Amino acid sequence: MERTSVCTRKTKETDIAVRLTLDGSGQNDISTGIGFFDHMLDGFARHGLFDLTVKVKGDMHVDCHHTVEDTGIVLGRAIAQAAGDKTGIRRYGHVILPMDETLALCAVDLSGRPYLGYDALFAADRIGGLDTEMVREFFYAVSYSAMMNIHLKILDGGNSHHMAEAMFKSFGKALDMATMAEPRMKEAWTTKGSL
Ligand SMILES: [Mn+2]
Repeated sequence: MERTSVCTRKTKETDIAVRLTLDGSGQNDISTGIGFFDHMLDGFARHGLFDLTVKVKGDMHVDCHHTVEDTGIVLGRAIAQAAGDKTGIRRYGHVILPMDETLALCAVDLSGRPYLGYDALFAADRIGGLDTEMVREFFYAVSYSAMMNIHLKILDGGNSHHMAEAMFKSFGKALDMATMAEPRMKEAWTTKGSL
């Protein structure tokens, strides 16, 4: 069974459509109106081996805030929907991902409870059209919208482009691990009955 979800969301600020296939090959078609953010989502999809379409029309005449935050909300929903009842998957995923001088840690748990642990200090305020403070807002939105636990830390950093890119790629790899099938597990990983 292909684990695919389609999610749309339209407000006065943004109009967003996301299609996510967890068991993909990294193929993606992304246009958010922010070139650097497209580059980040491409890294997420490619390194998570997710097929991903993201189409965003956002109020970029204001700034990048609504566009990035709302994309996180819709991507989070798409993750939750595609993961379904989470039976027979690994649930946890983690990676320590190097990118030149940068070293990023990402650990995730598809726990059904939102949490973001975030530790990254960017030297630059902005990378292309993306305000660096929006990296945190994006992952925060994904965490509550997907109802998942995300820990992201820059263990060693330098170049802001590398730092952001390592975080998005590491999130892709950790989420890929968490959503992989664990055939030995016939039910959900919890004594509570469901996640
Ligand atoms: Mn790059």
